[in-house]
This record gives sequence, structure tokens and C-alpha cells, in this order.
Amino acid sequence: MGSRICEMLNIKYPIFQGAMAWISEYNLVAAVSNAGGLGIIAGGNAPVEVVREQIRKTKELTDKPFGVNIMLLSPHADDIAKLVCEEKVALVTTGAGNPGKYLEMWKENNIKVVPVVPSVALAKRMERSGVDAIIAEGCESGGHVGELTTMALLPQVVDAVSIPVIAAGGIGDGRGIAAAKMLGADAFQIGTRFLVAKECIIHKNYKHKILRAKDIDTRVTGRSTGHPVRALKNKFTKKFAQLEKEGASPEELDNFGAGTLQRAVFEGDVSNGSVMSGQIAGLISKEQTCEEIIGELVTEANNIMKKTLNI
Ligand code: TUI
Repeated sequence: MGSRICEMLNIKYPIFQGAMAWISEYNLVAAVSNAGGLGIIAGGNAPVEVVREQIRKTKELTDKPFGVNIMLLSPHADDIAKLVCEEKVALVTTGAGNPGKYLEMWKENNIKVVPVVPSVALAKRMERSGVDAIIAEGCESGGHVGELTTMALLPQVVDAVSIPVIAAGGIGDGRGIAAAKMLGADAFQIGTRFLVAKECIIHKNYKHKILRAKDIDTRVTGRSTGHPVRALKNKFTKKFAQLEKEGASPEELDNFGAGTLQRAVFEGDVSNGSVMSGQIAGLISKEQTCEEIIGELVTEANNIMKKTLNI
């Protein structure tokens, strides 16, 4: 399973744990990195001091590389962009925007920079600006989504750039990894499957809702706000969609959505909270440790590639 990403980052397996706001905290991140993957702290909307504490606690639990994701819509993005330099974090991923204005500072500090891109145009622009790799994320993923599916986006991005490409969106098992590899991916980012990791601190109601989910149980709301989000269908997504249909303004919708992810993650209110999830939730049937998840992903991917390709 080795790849140029493993060499670049000094990790054993080319498996990234997708950064999930409020969810990807130090216990999950350290467990993934200790298991040979790359754990990634989610900056989300958290203030800089909270993220600093997360970085320090992760360093106490692992001596392996890990990353920090900066959600560029966050009001604290500028502060966290400086923080990762102070804390000498190995890698930064970005989401929900163009990280161009921070690139020079991060490169000066020897940080590997890996933005999420939802299109070929942004992938090319990012490569020209000097990023180290890119994450091509299809709209099968949970949370904030672009337009294209992984199946369509990934090979087009792979053809458009020469830096390594990490596939994200819709990968939940070894078959997904093998398929993404066939489309040219160098590494694989997985979020939803890690929601049910034993080390993941989300409320048990959230985990149970993922474990019970079927193929058609997610939906995207918020297209009219410019920030569409995929989550499991519930009372919250129904009400959100209804408000959207009635022509609520983006501000009204943002207010209605504010704090709803935390409501699901911490209070376990999976009716009125936003239970963000990718489309592969229906594939996930058991709670496992991060070590078991990564072990299973690697074994399955290797076996299926051997069997199918005779290699
Ligand atoms: O960022 C994500 N997933 C997220 S962020 C998030 S927190 C949030 N909550 C409510 C509303 C909005 C965000 C939950 N999940 N994935 C990476 C991702 N990035 N998906 C799409 C994009 C993206 C979109 C546009 C990246 C760049 C971009 O650039 C536009 C430009 O400036 O050219």
C-alpha cells in the first residue's frame, strides 16, 4: 500500500482520517496516527486556544505525524493559520475555500499543505501556487459538499495535476480504496467510517444513527446558502429544507443551522441536530478501534487488488 504520500509524510499507510468539526479531536487523531494512518484535527469553528490545546494533547498521545484542518469559513481561520506555524504541525489540510493567502507563510514554515478541492480548476490553481498534494472530494462525503461525485471528479483531477491526489468522498471499505486507486489516487481520506471508531467521542445516539443508516438516508440541504451540507435525514433536515423551499434568506438559514452539529455530537439530539454523514453510512455496521478499522481497510484493499488484478 506504500505510496509517494507515505514517503512525503513519513506514515505507514496512505489513509487520512477526514477532519470532522467538533468530532476529530485528539483522542481520534492520535489513535489514527498511532495505527499508521494520518489523524487530522478539525479546526472547525473553534477558537485558536481550543485548537492549540487539541494539538498539544495529540502530541502527548502520539509521536507520529498528524495534521490540522482549517475550515476557511471559520472566523478564526487567520489565527489558526498562524497557530499551525507556531506549533510546527506537519501538515495542514483546508476545506470550504481557497487557502491561497496563507500558502507563503506555511511553506516558509515547512508545513505540508494539502487543500480540499471540489473542481479541476481549483486543483490546477492550487498546484501552480505550490501546494504539496490535493484532496479531491466528491459529494458523496458528509458535511460541506461540492457538485461532482468522486467517480467523476477524481480521474479528472488526477489527469490535470502531477502532485499526489488524495481521494475523498464515498470511501468506506477496502473496495472503495481499491476503486479510488484505479482512478489514480495516491491516498485515501475517510471520515464517516471513523465516526463509529471506539476512540471517537461523539454521543452514542450519533453512532447508532450511523450504524442503522441505509443507502438513501442522507440528503443535502443548504444549496441556497452557498454552503450545501450532507447529513442524515431527520427532523432538522426536513425543517431546513422546508424553510429553504419557503424562501428563507441565507442569514435565516445559517441561524437555524448554527450549533446543530454540536447538538447531535455532544447532546445526542439526533432529531433536532445535524447528523453529518457521508453516503456510505449504509455500509458501516460495527464499532471498531482505529487500529482494527485501518487493519481491515488495508487487508481488504490488498486482497481485492490481488484477486482482481493478479498482482
Ligand atoms: O469542508 C468540507 N467539509 C465540511 S466543512 C464543515 S463545517 C460547515 N458547516 C456548515 C456550513 C459550512 C461548513 C462540514 N463539512 N469539505 C471540504 C470541501 N471543501 N468541500 C468543498 C470544499 C470547497 C468548496 C469551495 C473547497 C474549495 C472551494 O473553493 C471555492 C473557491 O474559492 O474557489
